[in-house]
Amino acid sequence: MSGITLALSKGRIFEETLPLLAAAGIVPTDNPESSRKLIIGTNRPDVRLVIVRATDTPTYVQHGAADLGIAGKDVLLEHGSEGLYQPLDLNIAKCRMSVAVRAGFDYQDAVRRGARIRVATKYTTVARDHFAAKGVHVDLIKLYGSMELAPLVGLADAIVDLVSTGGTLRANNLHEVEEIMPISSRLIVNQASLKLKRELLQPVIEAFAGAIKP
Ligand code: PRT
Ligand code: MG
Repeated sequence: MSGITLALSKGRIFEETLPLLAAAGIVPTDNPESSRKLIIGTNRPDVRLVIVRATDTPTYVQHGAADLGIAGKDVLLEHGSEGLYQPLDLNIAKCRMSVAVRAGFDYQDAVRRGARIRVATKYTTVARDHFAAKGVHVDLIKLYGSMELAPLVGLADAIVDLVSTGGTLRANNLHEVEEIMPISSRLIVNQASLKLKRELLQPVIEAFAGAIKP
């Protein structure tokens, strides 16, 4: 494609990207929440959006199926960022990666005793690095969603998951015991596209940079 293709996921990333797109003079012609289209046009004939699963965004950009994309730091850390240029922290879709345990599980005591902790998570890379750096022994259990359930049914002692309002943890009687890192979404750009389509991409990157809210 001679124009540029931007990969986005539905939901919070799409919503929070709209003002950044507007700053670059880009207005989508459909809303992915109501439309079933996976390729969405914009007011600019040379710019289109592709709607992908959040965890798939780096894959599309890495392979050049999209020239650029917006992905959570959580997704980038798990996926790896080989072949991806990451020029901007967009400061959107903010949350934190945390450790949470069921009520009654004494996390600090388990850590102090050097006990083995069973941790359920979708974020095995982040979790492995975090507990290794602390010298905590963990058995990681890979899940693909609804991590909050695992401690409630005895699958795990703890979870590593994203927390934003804390409402999901509260509703499931879980307690946040440690923040691992703050999370926000990043602009990612295919490195070959950056060279070959610089005249198209550079103004978009600059407009996004100028529209980032602190
Ligand atoms: O939903 P789907 O399975 O398709 O994919 P996804 O969950 O990866 O995508 P999506 O669109 O839900 O999230 C996209 C990105 O938004 C993530 O990669 C994060 O970088 C970012 N983000 C910001 C969040 C949250 N906040 C968030 N709160 N992603 C997920 N959550 C979930 C969290 O996992 C937990 O289940 O919301 C729940 C906690 O929210 P609170 O408000 O109850 O604390
Ligand atoms: Mg989700």
